[in-house]
Amino acid sequence: MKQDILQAKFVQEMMKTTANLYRLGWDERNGGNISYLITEEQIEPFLNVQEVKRIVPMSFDASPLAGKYFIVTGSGKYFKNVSDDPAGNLGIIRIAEDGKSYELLWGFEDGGVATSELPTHLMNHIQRLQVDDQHRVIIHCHATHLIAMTFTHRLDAVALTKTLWEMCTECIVVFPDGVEVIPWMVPGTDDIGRATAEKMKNVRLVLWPHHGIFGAGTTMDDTFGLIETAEKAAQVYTIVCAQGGKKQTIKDKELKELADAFGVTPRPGVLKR
Ligand code: 2HA
Ligand code: ZN
Repeated sequence: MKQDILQAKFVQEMMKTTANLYRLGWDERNGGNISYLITEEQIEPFLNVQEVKRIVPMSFDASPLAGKYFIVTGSGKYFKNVSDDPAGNLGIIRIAEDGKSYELLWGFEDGGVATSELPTHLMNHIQRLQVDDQHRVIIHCHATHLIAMTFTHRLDAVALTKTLWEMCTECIVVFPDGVEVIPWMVPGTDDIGRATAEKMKNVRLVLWPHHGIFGAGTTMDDTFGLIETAEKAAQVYTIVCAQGGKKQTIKDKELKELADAFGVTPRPGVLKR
């Protein structure tokens, strides 16, 4: 007898995270998407992995992920609704051996498919796994103040990183690798996936101007916390600008002291020596 999959930790994490993102106002309507790499051992108590419900073709080559399992949010689905109807809004997929399709094992019960941003998600997973074998989670959301900042701040990775580090003391500790940014591009395409994944080589946060953010991490908490911390810094930045701008800030020397105290290596080229 298989156990009830709605009790699986990875399903519960997806339900809670989508609900939190919705409640924070970062995933209006069908905004945002999550993919979470899980193992066959995690799934087996709940599902027969031989039972494929549907096969869905993909437009790009995901063969480095062949045989890997992900729980993902669905295309056009609302984060608001996930916890009321997980089986309609979430799916468990396995990347096919040739990397050109995925097999649906559970979920998307009304005939739905994986998120429209699947190219970016899978390309990011491929990239992050190359640099971190503990990597598991990609979250995309429409974090309000980070989006706002892409209208008023220079769209330069070093300048954005510096501004965010200055806004809250914990930032340099949480994302010493900083943030990256791509040019504005049409979402849902293989091209934006490639551009984002290229940036994910060195960082875990990539801004999409006038759209949102992609975060990568080893656990759901780690990834959510990363986005939350950057968004908080962007919110403080927004308030600082509204109050008339900085009169003082954390100095480069102090940011270096912080990094030393917490044993992290700040991205080179941001702090003056
Ligand atoms: O799926 O957020 O970027 C809705 C989106 C697309
Ligand atoms: Zn989006």
